[in-house]
Amino acid sequence: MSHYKPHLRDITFTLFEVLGREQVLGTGPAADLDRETAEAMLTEVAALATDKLAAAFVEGDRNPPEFDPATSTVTLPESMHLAFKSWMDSEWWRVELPGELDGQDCPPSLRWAVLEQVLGANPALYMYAAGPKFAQVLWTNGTERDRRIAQHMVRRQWGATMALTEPDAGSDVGAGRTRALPQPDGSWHLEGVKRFITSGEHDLTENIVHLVLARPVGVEGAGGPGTKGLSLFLVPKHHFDLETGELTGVRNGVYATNVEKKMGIKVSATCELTFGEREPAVGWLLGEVHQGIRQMFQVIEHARMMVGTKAIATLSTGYLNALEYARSRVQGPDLTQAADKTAPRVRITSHPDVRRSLMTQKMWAEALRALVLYTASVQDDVWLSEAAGERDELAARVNDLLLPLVKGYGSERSWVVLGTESLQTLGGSGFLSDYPLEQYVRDAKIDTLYEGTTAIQGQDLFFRKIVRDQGQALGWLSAQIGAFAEADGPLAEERALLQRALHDAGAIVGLMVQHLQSADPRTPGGDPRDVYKVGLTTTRALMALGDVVCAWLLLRGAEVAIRALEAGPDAADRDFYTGKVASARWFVRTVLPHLTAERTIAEGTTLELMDLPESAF
Ligand code: ST9
Ligand code: FAD
Repeated sequence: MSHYKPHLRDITFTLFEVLGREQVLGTGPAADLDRETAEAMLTEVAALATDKLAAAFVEGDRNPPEFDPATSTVTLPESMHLAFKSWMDSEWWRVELPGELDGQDCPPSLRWAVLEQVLGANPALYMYAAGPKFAQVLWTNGTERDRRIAQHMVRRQWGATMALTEPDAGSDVGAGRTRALPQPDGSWHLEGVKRFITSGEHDLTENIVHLVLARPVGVEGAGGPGTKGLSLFLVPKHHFDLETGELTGVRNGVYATNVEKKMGIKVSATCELTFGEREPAVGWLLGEVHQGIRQMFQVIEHARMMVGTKAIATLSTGYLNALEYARSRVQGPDLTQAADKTAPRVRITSHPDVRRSLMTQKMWAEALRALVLYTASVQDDVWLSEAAGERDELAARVNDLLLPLVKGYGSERSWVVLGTESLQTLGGSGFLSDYPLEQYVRDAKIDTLYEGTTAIQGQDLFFRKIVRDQGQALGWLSAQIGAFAEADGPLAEERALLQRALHDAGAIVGLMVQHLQSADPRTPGGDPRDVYKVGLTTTRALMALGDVVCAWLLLRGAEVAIRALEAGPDAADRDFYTGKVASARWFVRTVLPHLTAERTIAEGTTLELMDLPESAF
C-alpha cells in the first residue's frame, strides 16, 4: 500500500472555489487549458504519485545512494531508477517549462498544485528530475550557446545542480572562495570545493550540468568581495558536442569527493564536489555577464517555493495517515464513561485530545496549502503580465514578500506539527518504521535548513521584503486582510480576532522599524546596537505574519464553504465543507490569540542577551 495520500479535494477547493483560478485558464499562454482539463491533470498526477513515484520512497530511505570513492561515482537503488523513468515518461514535468523550451505553458498555481503531489510522494525524485527546469535559467539569461545547452538539458533530460555552499560559506554565500580563471578560448577553469550539493553525482542521467557560483580572478570589473563578486558558471560533468548534445566521452574535471550520511531524505545524494583537482573543470560564464548572485537567485526563488511546497505536501500526507490510523485504532473508554471499567472501548477519534490533535493537523495542512497556492496565484499575475510583455510590479513585490513565509514559516510549522501531532497520533506505532510518519519527520526537518535557514528567511522578510520595499507589498496585503476582517458576512467573531491579530503583527513590525531607525547613526540619541533588537525579533515576526496570512486565507475558504453549505451539497461535500469551516474557526481561535503575547514579548525586547558574555551561555 502506498505511503502517500494526496488531498485532491482540498487542492481543487483552494485552487478553484477560493482562488478562482479558472479565470486564468483559457487566457494568455494558458489558452488551451480549462478547469476540466486541469482537474484531469491533477487526478492523473495524483494516481502516478501515489503509485509509481511513491513506490521508491521507503526503499530509497533504507537503501541510500552508494558512493565509490575510487571512481567518484554514486549508484542509486533500482527503485529510484524506476520512479525517475515513470516521472520522465509521464511528461508531466513539462508543466514547469515554457512552450518555447519544449514545455507545456501552465499557470504557476496549477503547476504547484501538480508538484505538491510529486513532492509529497517522493521529494528527492523531484530534485533529481529538476534538470529541465534548471535549463530555464540558461534559456532566460543565456547567450545562443547557453540556450543551445538549455535545449540539450531538456531534450536529453540531463540532471543539474545549484552549487553555492562551501565549507566556510553556508548562509554567508559571499564568503565563497571557489575561483574561476579565464582561458584564451573564452572558457573558464574552476578550482575549489563545494559542499552539500544536492544531486551532485548519480547514475540517473547521462550528464549533469552544475550551476556554480565562483569568483573570477584577474578580470577587470569582476570578482571582488561578497556575493556581488560571484559569477555563475555552467560546468558539465561530461563534455559534449555543443550542436548535438552527444557526449564526447571526455570527462570534465568536477568530481564527487564525498556523499553525506544524513538524518532524512537519504536517497537524495548530498555531495561534496571538487573542481579542477585532477584535470581542469571547464565552465562557461552564463550569459557572458558577471551577475552570478542575481542569476542564482532566480533558481533560489524557485527552490524556496519548492521547499515550502514539499513541507506542506509532507504535512498533508502525514495528517491523512494519522487520520486513517485514528479511525481504526480502538483504545480506552469514552471520557464520559471513564469511571466505568466495563464501558465499551472506543476508537481514539472519540477522545477529546485526539480530536484536538487531528484538527490541529488538518488546519495547518489546509492553511499552508492555501499559503502555497495563494502565493502561486500571485505568481499567475506575474506570469500573465510577462506573457503580455509587461511587468506587474505589485504582484512581483507581493510574491517576494510571501516567499519567506512559504519557505520559512511553512517549513517550521510543518516539521513541528508532523512530529508533535501526526506521529504522536499513532502512539508508539508512530515511532516504528512500519509507518511512514517517522520518515516524514526525518525528511521534513531539512526544509527548515536548506535554501536559507529560518533565521535567514526572517531577515529576508524584514530587511529586504519589508524595509527595502518601503512596506509597499506589506501595506497592500495588510489592506486586503483588513478589508476582509472589517467586512460584513458570516464568521463575525473570527473576523474580529483576525483584525486584532493583524494589529498585533503590525505592531511587531512597527516596533522593529522603530528599532532600525534608532540604530541609524543619523538618529539623534539613537544606538547602533538597537539593530540587535531587530535581529532578536525577525523570526518572531516571520511566524506572526505567517499566522495572520494563513488565518485570512482559511477564513476566506470558510466563507466559501458556508455559502456552499447553504446551497445544499451532497453528503460528501457537506462533510468536506463542514470540515473547512471547522478548521478555519479552530485556527483562528487557537492560534491568533497567541499573537497578543508575541507582541508583548516583542515589546519587552532588550539588549540583555547581547550584553551577556558568551561564556555565560
Ligand atoms: C540549497 C539547495 O540549499 C537545496 C535543495 C536543492 C534542490 C535543487 C533542485 C530543485 C530546484 C530547481 C530549481 C530550478 C530553477 C528554476 C528557475 C526558473 C526561472 N530575492 O542582501 P544582499 C540577491 S542551495 C532575490 O546584499 P548578501 C540580489 O541580487 C543553497 N534576490 O546579500 C542582491 O542584490 P541587490 C541555498 C536576492 O549579504 C544580492 O543577492 N543557500 C534576495 O551579499 C545581494 O543581496 C541560501 O539560500 C532575494 N530574497 O548575502 C543562502 N536576497 O540587493 C542563504 C538577495 O542589489 N543566505 N538577493 O538586489 C542568504 O540568502 C543570504 O541572505 C545572502 C546574503 C547570501 C543573500
Ligand atoms: P550556517 O550558515 O553555518 O548556520 C549555522 C546556524 O547559524 C544556523 O542556525 C543559521 O540560521 C545561523 N546563522 C548563520 N548566519 C546567520 C546570520 N547572519 N544571522 C542569524 N543567524 C545566522 N547548498 C547548495 O549550494 N546546493 C545544494 O544543492 C544544497 N543542498 C543541500 C542539501 C542538504 C541535505 C543540506 C543539509 C544542505 C544543502 N545545501 C546546499 C546547503 C544549505 O543551503 C546550507 O546548509 C544552509 O544554507 C545553511 O548553511 P550552513 O549549513 O553552513 O549553516
